[in-house]
Amino acid sequence: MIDLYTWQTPNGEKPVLMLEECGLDYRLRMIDISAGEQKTPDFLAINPNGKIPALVDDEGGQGHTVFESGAILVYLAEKTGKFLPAAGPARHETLQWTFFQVGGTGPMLGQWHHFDAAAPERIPYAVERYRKESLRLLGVLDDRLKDREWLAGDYSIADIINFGWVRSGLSGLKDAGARDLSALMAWTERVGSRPAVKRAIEKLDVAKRDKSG
Ligand SMILES: N[C@@H](CCC(=O)N[C@@H](CS)C(=O)NCC(=O)O)C(=O)O
Repeated sequence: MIDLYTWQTPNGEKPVLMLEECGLDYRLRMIDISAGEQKTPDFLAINPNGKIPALVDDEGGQGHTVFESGAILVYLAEKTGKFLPAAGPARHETLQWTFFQVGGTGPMLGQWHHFDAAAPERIPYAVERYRKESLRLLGVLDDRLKDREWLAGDYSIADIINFGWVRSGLSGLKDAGARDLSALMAWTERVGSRPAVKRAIEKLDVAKRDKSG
């Protein structure tokens, strides 16, 4: 059985999408990051970086631990043989659009959101810097999707990992001086209409409500 330690955030949702897409059995272990549960000794023993998501796979009684959302998706893809080609150029193409998310849209949109909505003091330079870079990255994805259905070959971990941050970025930034992002918006609807994606979002929502009482 797989235990997924997570919360209802764009990073926390990625492995839930993947687990649902793969049809694996798993338990959601909700870690309330607003209450600091990601910094408890029990959780730090799973992820020393003190962030969700993290996964423990008990198959074979080994208690194998993986943290970092990109590593979790690669682990699940290799475990199931799904959503990531096994070798060659198609694998590298999938991985490059996967890591584009981990090092690009995730941190940049995260910083934009922080400086725009959460920072104790408004720093226009910081808001503008992360707004511009986030929009540029969304534009790169939009260009990529103009003539294809999915980011890399067939539907893959590249689409699964990019979905949450793009959805959150489009809702926050599409009126903030964005260029036309219609190819990206259409892709978001394609991913969002998949039954596994709908199930994942719903399960996370219910689990958060249960945990928050
Ligand atoms: N690079 C990490 C980022 C994980 C991350 O930033 N998680 C956030 C929630 S979206 C978190 O746990 N924040 C709580 C904290 O930093 O204390 C990944 O992709 O897994």
